[in-house]
Amino acid sequence: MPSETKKNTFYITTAISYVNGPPHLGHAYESISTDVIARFKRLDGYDVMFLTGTDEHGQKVEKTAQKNGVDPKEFCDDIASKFKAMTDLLNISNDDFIRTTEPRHHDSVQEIWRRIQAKGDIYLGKYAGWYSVRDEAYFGEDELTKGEGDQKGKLFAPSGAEVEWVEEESYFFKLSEYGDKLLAHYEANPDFILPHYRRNEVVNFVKQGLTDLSVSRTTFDWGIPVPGDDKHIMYVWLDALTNYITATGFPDESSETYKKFWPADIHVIGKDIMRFHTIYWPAFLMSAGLPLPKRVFGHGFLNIEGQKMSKSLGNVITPQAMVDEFGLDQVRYFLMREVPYGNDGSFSKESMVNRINSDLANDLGNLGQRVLSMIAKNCDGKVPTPGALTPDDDVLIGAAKGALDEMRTAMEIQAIHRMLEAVWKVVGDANRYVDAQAPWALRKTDPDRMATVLYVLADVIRMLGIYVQSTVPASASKLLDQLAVAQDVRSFADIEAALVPGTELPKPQPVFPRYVEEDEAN
Ligand code: ME8
Repeated sequence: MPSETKKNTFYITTAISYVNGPPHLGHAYESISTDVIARFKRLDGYDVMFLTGTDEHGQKVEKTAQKNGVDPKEFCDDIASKFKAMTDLLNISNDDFIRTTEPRHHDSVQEIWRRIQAKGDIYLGKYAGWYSVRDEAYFGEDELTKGEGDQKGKLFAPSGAEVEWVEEESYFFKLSEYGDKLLAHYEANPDFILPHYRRNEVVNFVKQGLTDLSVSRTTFDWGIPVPGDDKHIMYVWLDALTNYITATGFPDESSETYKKFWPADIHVIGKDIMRFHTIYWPAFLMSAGLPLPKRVFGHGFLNIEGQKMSKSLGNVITPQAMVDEFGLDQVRYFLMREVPYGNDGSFSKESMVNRINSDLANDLGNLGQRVLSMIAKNCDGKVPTPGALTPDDDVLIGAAKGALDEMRTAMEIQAIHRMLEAVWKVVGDANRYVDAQAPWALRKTDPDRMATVLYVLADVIRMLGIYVQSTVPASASKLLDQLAVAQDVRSFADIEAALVPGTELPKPQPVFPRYVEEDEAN
């Protein structure tokens, strides 16, 4: 049974990115969405550990470094620093950044290997089959397609990457013995794989029967050697997957972080690497006698205006370029709101501008701006003193408080888009309330009622500011600063608190600017 303290902890990870190229929008999407989930849990009172990092070993990285004429470590250092810079650029709140070339990881991977070996699940054999360096994965003949035209004679993996024939001595992991155990695990834990439509693919694959997995290679050097036989380099996925447990302090199982955070609550990954996380990883852990992560969430892929991002199409957008053009919180909000989390999504400038100008600038931004300027002008720049509340006031306040339950329910299954829909429903309610109550007209006729209306609105904006912190943290913070909400009363538990009448407010500033085309602006 998890202890009381364990119940309030939450350990979340992103995939670790290959360092064969700089970060792209897909990486940014994964980091932002994981960050939103992590921030949401912190706001909800959890002790969160959020891990991200880089996957630096393997043939793919070794080959790219060679192509660039640099030593692999030097190459990794350079690209890893770009991934770290991306976390800063995107205001990602990760608690740790792991690189698989770090000594802590080396020890952890070797220990996992020893445990799997001690269990009798590793044997020496000979591998003869197809391997895709780009996927760092083995494929059966029946999974491949033949090239046509000038690609004739070549064979391709389902991802489109070319495969090569590999024949060499290799250690094998007895994956074939884990099929039934995995199926039993999926059955007993129906939310182990989310969204559910991705779960079915995995279940069907396992039901077809698993073959033993080659877990070492002898034809390249860039990786972690097999303990006791360093002619063999461990399969990069065994190495990479282990990062999640390394960061908790493993193999030191008495360490505080290990006890507190392992097993992970959720691994957030893209749909292309489900098999590794929902079959190989749990099988390795079962073999090593270690607890399994509670959930693997497979998000969709982002494309650009309906087309796959690719260098050859020249439509690759860097996270930096996107932030420079639209603003960070705008990009974060757009990606989280526009794409139902789990599905594939498309970026288009038109839909981005639409979200920025309607949801952020008009709906939430204007609400804040209107209310705060009325308070500045008519209430002496102080939080107004409310009189008795009317049923309309109670309805709005009730809707604002009640949204939290809906948000939590959505986030239980990582439906980030639904969490935001619940917030924007309140934004809509608040805007309708302003129009219906018309506080500007009450100024002369009933100033006490005006004060009550503005108080109710300011307090609802406070709640909205608290709610949107996970998604647009810097803007939310600006909004809460304008309501003089202290730093230590910005969590979900503080929703029940209320603004203190008479509190002096700073001069209102717009928080969500409209997106204006450059030629319009000049
Ligand atoms: O797969 N849209 O690394 P990676 C959304 N090192 N997500 C995308 C994407 C896109 N267009 N392209 C990639 C690896 N991703 C391994 C992981 S974990 C132990 C090892 C996602 O750099 C992808 O699905 O190719 C993955 O979750 C992450 O970005 C890193 O991809």
